[in-house]
Amino acid sequence: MCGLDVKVEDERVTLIRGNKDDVWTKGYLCPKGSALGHLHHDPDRLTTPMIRDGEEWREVTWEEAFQRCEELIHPIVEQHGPSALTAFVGNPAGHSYSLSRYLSQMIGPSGMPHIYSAGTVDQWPKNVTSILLYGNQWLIPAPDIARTDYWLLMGGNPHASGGSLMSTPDALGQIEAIRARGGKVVVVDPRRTKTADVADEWIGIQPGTDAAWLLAIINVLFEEGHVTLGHLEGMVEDLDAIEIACKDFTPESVASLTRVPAETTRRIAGEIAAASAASIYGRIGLCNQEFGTLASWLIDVLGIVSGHFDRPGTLMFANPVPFPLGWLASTKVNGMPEFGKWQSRVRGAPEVLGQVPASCLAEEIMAPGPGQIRCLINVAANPAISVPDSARLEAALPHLDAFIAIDNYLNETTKFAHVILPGPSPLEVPHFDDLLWAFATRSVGKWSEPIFPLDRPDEWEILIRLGQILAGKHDADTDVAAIDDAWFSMLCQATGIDPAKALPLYDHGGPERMIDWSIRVGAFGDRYGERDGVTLEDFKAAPDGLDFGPAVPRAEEAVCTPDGKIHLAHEYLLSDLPRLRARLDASVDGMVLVSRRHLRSKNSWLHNVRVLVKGKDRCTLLMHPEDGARLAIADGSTARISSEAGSILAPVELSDEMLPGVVCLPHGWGHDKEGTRLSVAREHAGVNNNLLAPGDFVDTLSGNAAVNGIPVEVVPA
Ligand SMILES: Nc1nc2c(c(=O)[nH]1)N[C@H]1C(S)=C(S)[C@@H](COP(=O)(O)OP(=O)(O)OC[C@H]3O[C@@H](n4cnc5c(=O)[nH]c(N)nc54)[C@H](O)[C@@H]3O)O[C@H]1N2
Ligand SMILES: Nc1nc2c(c(=O)[nH]1)N[C@H]1C(S)=C(S)[C@@H](COP(=O)(O)OP(=O)(O)OC[C@H]3O[C@@H](n4cnc5c(=O)[nH]c(N)nc54)[C@H](O)[C@@H]3O)O[C@H]1N2
Ligand SMILES: [Mo]
Repeated sequence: MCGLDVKVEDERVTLIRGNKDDVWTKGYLCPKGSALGHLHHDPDRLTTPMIRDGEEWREVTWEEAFQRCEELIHPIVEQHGPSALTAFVGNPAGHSYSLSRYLSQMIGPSGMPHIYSAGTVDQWPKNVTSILLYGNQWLIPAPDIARTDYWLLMGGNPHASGGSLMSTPDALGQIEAIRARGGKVVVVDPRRTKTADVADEWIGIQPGTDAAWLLAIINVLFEEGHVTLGHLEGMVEDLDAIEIACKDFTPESVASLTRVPAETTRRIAGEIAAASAASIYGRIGLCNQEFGTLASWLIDVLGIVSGHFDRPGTLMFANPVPFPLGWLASTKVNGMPEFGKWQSRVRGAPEVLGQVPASCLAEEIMAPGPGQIRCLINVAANPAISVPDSARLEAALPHLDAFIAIDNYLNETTKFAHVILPGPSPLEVPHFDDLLWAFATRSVGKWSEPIFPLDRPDEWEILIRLGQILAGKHDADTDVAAIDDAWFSMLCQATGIDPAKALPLYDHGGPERMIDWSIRVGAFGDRYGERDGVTLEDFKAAPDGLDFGPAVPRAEEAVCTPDGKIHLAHEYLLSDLPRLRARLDASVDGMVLVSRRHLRSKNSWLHNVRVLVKGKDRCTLLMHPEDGARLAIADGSTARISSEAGSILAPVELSDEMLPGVVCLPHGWGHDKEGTRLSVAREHAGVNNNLLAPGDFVDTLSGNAAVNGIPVEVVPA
């Protein structure tokens, strides 16, 4: 989403800078953006499809590659039917218009009963709370930090991540600005991050206990008469149930569990009540934990009951320029979700919003019987590293009869594939960000032309062709344009546009036509001439982007529950409170592990880009000096870290930024595997922290992985 100025000489990118005239980022840029040229020119990046024969990889034509997919997939479909097929969808699908808009065109025709995704190691708890509270799983309110005077930031570290489910340029600059205008920023995290360093206050919290702490704050608001719904009065139900739910959770009763002194909790409650516009925000640290759904839910509840919701400076619903495809669904039309409609075959894990924990995939590949997974389509994911209990998945992948990867690297996951179909580099495709504008509190849109031509199929076409092969058809018979037209027509109909009117306006299909559609049916679009508004042409004429201003209160328009109201206390959510309540009486002891991110990484990849990995080793175990002294572990020495799932070695960095009793490893490392093509990453291999994450350690309500708060033992190695 950052505006880039890309300088190209003789077909090579020589410099990338932040575009000062960009209406959104105004010159701000993180190191990932400035390294896109290096990524593009990385000699290890795949640009030709590859087929594996035993240990050997062979570059082939696209026709041969799809032919091979057919040979591998058709016998499985014939003998076992679609229940033997699945897909794993990874994070970069969210950055790519082509992948995210066309995934359904692979999954739908294939008939695969369900898929796995990085979503259950990420935001699944938030999806659950959003569908229950607002009627759509992707209607997730974002903190309006540009206008807030109080930012309570829990389990997020924008210094590294740039912000997540909160699209903003220069989050640290925003913190400075909040403080400069007399506001306050409080960071709640087991680690005193670099974000905490620029904030006013850091509150060190025991991992996994945020829900209890948030209940205690809400308790104080009720006790002290600070509960106010403001303009949402009449739209919010179940306030009484919330008051009852937080009764047992007082600042005093949660103090030993959370390790937050009662007076701090009371003071923060008072500060939230007194703030004129507070943004309450929780991110990956609140989702990827044992009580992920409760914590994610209570973030919104706290915002709503303190009157800090749907107003400038508080949690707000975005009003994005491109219409989010995910917003088409609503519980008003489809009814409230049922959870646990089916269970996973082996573990019996209940389905939540159509998925079970990503860690289930390993056993679904290994366990024989009807429904055994024999074919995996891996789309922009590296689950051999990113999924909990990754050693089991890594051991399972070679057992697949057909493993097709759409990926740009031969890495820890794709090395097991039978066929790799490479996607384009970001500089070879047009870009109009889509998904992430749904979490921004400004309405902006920007179009970028591709910088280099693409001389091979783009990913949307790959997905369409694979979808037909999975449906048992011959690739040679696939009419990509016809399927694309049908998909486009369906979307037109779903948004009240006559396809017969829209289709003739375009001389070609693909993502660009979809972008135009999403702009035209979006908040500021012309609805194909029904009203005054913008089209893609307007953005093409404005390379620095078009800005339609800050978010406006729109809960009434956005919420799409059956009765249009926000029901704060759904039974499904309340049902998990006794489990949390029981923790208040348990004592906290032993060491726990949390994850962290790095500014110059993106999960498990970008480690093959030299400018992004050079410098000192980043894959270290952070540990408080007191723990180091107690365990006789010196700074710079190697420790053995063991959990129920596995045991690994890592160099130790003693630092008082950790809460004693909590250790921290980054995720996404472990590039020392044989058979990959990652020459730079291999030199900076690090170790995979998901070897320590037990696959069944999940947030009960969402099935989301609890990769934070893992009980571990640490000893000198
Ligand atoms: N322990 C622990 N585990 C975690 C987390 C954690 O905090 N701690 N975080 C979790 C989170 S939030 C996430 S999102 C997941 C991420 O999990 P994944 O999505 O599985 O992992 P990534 O490292 O993002 O893998 C991206 C893959 O996409 C490929 N790729 C990059 N760009 C493109 C492209 O344009 N097209 C295609 N086709 N491929 C591309 C890369 O080569 C790489 O193989 O990890 C999760 N795992
Ligand atoms: N540069 C860069 N940017 C990224 C990524 C990247 O890898 N590199 N990954 C992207 C992805 S996929 C995502 S999902 C986002 C995530 O964005 P963020 O949520 O900002 O992710 P992190 O930087 O991992 O920060 C999570 C914080 O939660 C804390 N934490 C852990 N457990 C708990 C807990 O129980 N309670 C509390 N209160 N805090 C806890 C950790 O110590 C850590 O500081 O970042 C995205 N942006
Ligand atoms: Mo993520």
